[in-house]
Amino acid sequence: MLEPVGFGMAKRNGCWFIICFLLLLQATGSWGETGYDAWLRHQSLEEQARLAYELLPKLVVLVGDSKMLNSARDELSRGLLGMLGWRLSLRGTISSEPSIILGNSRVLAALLPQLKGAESLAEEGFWLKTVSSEGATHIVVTGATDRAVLYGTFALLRKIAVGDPVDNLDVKQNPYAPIRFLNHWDNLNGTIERGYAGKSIFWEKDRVSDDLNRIRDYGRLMASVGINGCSINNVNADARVITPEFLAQIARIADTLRPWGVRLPVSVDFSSPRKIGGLDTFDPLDPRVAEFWKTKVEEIYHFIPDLAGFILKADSEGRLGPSAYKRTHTDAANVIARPLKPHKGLLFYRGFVYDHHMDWRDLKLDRAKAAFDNFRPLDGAFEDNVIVQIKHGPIDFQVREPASPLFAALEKTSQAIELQITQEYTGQQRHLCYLVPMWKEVLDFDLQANGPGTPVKALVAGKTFRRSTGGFVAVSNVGRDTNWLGHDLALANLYGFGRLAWDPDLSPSQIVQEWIRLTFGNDERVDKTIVDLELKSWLAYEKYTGPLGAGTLTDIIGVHYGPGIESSERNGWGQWHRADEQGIGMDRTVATGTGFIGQYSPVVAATFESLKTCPDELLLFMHHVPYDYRLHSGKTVIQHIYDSHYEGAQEAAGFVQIWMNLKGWIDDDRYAAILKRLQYQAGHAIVWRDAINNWFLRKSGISDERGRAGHFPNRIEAENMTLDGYSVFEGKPWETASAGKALQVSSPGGQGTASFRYSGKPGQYDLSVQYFDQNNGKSSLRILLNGREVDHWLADESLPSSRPDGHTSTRRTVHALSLTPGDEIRIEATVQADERACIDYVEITPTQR
Ligand code: GCV
Repeated sequence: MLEPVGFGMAKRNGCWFIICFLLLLQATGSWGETGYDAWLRHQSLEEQARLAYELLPKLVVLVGDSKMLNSARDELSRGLLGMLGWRLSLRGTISSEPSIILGNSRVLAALLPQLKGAESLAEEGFWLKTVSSEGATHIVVTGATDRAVLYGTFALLRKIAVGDPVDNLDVKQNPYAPIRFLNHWDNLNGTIERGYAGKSIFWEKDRVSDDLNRIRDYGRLMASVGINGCSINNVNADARVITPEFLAQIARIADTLRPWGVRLPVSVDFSSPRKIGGLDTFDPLDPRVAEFWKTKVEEIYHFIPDLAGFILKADSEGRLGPSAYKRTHTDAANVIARPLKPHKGLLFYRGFVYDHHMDWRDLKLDRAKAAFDNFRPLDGAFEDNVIVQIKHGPIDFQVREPASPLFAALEKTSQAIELQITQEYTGQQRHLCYLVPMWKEVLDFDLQANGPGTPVKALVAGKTFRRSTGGFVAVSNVGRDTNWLGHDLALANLYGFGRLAWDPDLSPSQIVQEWIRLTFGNDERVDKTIVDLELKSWLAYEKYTGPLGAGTLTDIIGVHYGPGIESSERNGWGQWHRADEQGIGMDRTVATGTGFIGQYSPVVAATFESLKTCPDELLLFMHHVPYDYRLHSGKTVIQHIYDSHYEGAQEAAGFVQIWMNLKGWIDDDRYAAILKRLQYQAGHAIVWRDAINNWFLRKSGISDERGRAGHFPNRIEAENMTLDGYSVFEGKPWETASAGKALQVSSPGGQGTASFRYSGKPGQYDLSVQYFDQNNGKSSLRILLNGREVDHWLADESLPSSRPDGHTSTRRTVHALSLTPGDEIRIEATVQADERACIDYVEITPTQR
């Protein structure tokens, strides 16, 4: 039987006071969770589920002594107390009493002969094993290292949380790759580049944050999914970060994360020898520079003996690099990697190197080629502790890109894939976009490096070319928002990255199902509903932002959020889609285009080169085609653009309905917070839909065969209303305002009124006001129907722009208004600071029953 969370147990026990209490909590809206515990809530299991674990030992034996083992023991105690209500007893020796034994296999194998076979485990692989000894049955959590024991402990807890049996355990798991790191683009002043959930948890006002608790809790989250490294400063690095003043502070973070098995790499500035080293050069071949890095590395390891290494962004987006001295990337990498070697330190050299001043008129130039062109010729020349860190696609985290051809081109160089959890181009956590399906497609893509069977995951993990190291990195950018990423449902990406890095053979639905159970509980209805939402979300986002591989059609020279179709053109950044009056797409073919496709192995290249075999979803990434070109689906490109934007926006609207089925089934606070984000997303999806469709309609001159694009029968443009205190302005870019125009209150600090008379049929309607909620003020708005207020609100969101544009356009809806012809609808606004309470239009649609 399906029942709202918490009610089943209460009823069965006849504990009516519990029911009353829960009802009271619900009625007062205080049945809530903050999201802070993320997937480590260790929520009390339902009575029935608890029974299944009744025979689990209530004694923990910790064999060994280390910070990581202590973390494992404490987490086990915390988890079983939370989920089963037990207080575990703790002991240091194995006895005839059943116990959960934690310890690494080097120590345990001598005590328990049943652990023969532990030698086959990788360094961080764990083994959960039920053993009998001296007449007692024990559960052993072991692995070659203490870190492995920690991972095994979390795996055991996860099993219990999702209701998996734990009797007769014999589960061995090795991580797929040794590198499973998060990167953070946090600046020392506490801001985060491309962070969408508040300020840095690591930094504040040019210092490491005084409060390390939040960092410790983050370490716990990372350990629970097997993340073993985490950088804490921006790859656009501040050179000061490796001065003694900062190193002493960073050492505090390293100490905080060490018990969770998480090591720090630090992002460094290549010009450090000049900026902080007192030299007049940073030429990698100058012996003084080599000496600088050697001394610096020694100094750093004095502060942080287990530092994971450095990350370097050089010769990219204005960062200084070896080109300043006509040196190569290997010169740059090796001068830093060499002194790291004796400390087992790694140098993560970012493959994201490209010229952002390219001549956009030259049809042969192509940013997508840059990584391969830069690094392929250097294969084999890097020190073996250099890892080239390669973004998953050849451009930059667009909503859809092919796998970077560089993965298959480095045979003698270790590599890591760089993914992005922070949703820079995929809705910035204001839109739901579960990215695991996208990552999975890339990881499974067979680049056929030396014949079939070389998927990206195997290449980056070093399996294909037998590299000693390699793996997975993701830019996380969590912030101080209580729930870490701003959108509670976005945490599936953080969780998903960790799980995928551990085991890339897991499916996106397996991962999200697991995450939902840990995050929201084991109710089937909740499970199905959220799985449905998450799995639809990436494709929906792609549909209303940038289908067919054109790239996210966003403001690429700005904040990368709302629509900005032309922003990518006529500049040197190279995110071109080349849409004009005739057609759209980058011709990257070998035959007539930039030749990018030729960077793939012959079989893969042949698939992309031919229009017959190129998949529709990457068509415009690979080819330039006329708008009336027919896709494999049979639709023309232009009709696909129109249809997909309507479909995508429709799906986003559907997300709200789907979510509303969960009212009362999860806690009120997270329910409401997620609902608010989904409602916002539905409105912003319409902004995207209309901006892109109107732009392509105007550009191509080809109408939508279904008559929707450019026709909005239920819309009353604000500029056509009766105005007082409001004046009309032109949208910039034009497609981000309906019909290219909108209203702003004429004077700063003033008031404005826009009104019109309803002229449709009598009935019940939803009335939406499309307005611009800028981040430079808090206007107040109200809607009056025949002089009676029906809604009021404050435009106080912090959307990423101080102008009325595609980033700030948003909507407010009043539901089920009874309207009759002649009714006066009036919007009144009072502005504050520089925001001008800009209004675009009103839309009146029949209320759906
Ligand atoms: C940290 C993109 C982002 C930049 C980022 C860069 C990178 O260009 O927009 O903010 O800089 O990638 O990955 O280095």
